[in-house]
Amino acid sequence: MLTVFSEKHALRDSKTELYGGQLVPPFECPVRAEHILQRVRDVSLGEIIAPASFDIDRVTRIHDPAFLRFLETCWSEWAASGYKGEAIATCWPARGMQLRIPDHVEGRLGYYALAAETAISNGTWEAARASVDVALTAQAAMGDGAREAFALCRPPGHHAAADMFGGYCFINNAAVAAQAFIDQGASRVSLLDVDFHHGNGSQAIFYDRSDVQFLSLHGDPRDAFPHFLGYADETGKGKGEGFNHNYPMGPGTSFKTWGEALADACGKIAHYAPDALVISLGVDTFEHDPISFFKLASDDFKRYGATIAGLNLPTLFVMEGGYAVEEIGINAVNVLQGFEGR
Ligand code: SP5
Ligand code: ZN
Repeated sequence: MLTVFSEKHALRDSKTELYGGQLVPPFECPVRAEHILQRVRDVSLGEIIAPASFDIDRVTRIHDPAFLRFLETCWSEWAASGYKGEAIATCWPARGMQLRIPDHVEGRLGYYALAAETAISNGTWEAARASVDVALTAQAAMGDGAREAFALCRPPGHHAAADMFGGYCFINNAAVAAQAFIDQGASRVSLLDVDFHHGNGSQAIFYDRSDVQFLSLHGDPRDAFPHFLGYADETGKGKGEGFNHNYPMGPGTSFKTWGEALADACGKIAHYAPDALVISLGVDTFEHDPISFFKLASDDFKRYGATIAGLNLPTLFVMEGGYAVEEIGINAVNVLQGFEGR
């Protein structure tokens, strides 16, 4: 399987994450991508290529241009305003307040942030742009005939909505890639999100559309981030009614229960009969993930990769979360090897 990887991921290297009331080193850190790349090499998964550069038009198919300009300029404005730390939102347009976009960077941060854990720092925009180029390059390889590809994206993307960042995500790589399949003639695309966290951004982006089916297996929002989306009764709206499927699961969920949800989701994908399948591949479902509560073992990742292969669809894997950094390479690549029947 082809892997696309950009060294520029390392430009996303913020020093702080707001966690448990403290500023800690971020769980979403550069060594994650290095470990995955090393494992891709160790098992000889296949060719590894650098991304091409795509026009921003590909990204504005999904994201609000003013939001992207904010991401691009936030750090320099923040630094110019004299703050000593990284750019972290501290105020929001909460219930009953205005949705007018403020001028000051602190106000715009609150407007565009969906959570406060994710700090914007020098290099964040450049890394996010490179990450979406990785996804688009892998997608383009499939347009050129590849049956599957692995976009080793970092930073991740599935929490990013049309005009919101957070949950370690800035640009929704999987959504931009799914849109590229549609723009190149696909009638239907399925986006299956197996990250531990609900893909709130992807869901919101495609919620009123029938050409992209969204399915997500995740920690129940009553107990898990992002807490305010991901319930089973969110089924889509308008033309999108019936094309959104959530599988929230509680603390301690085993591979048996998780695998049953995956089998149900795969049944819905098969029935939808898409032209392409995009997998939001987070491996924070791992039993030893430091911020998550599912109980998948390393071998389980191989088993579910094989289940996904059973759909027999052109499949693009897009890297999302996973924070047990020592095992992240084994777990992520196990999915790809299981898919390949290795
Ligand atoms: C892409 C991705 O996986 N993003 C995840 C973002 C999660 N950020 C909030 C984490 C809050 C963790 N609280 C966990 C409590 C564990 N004791
Ligand atoms: Zn996650």
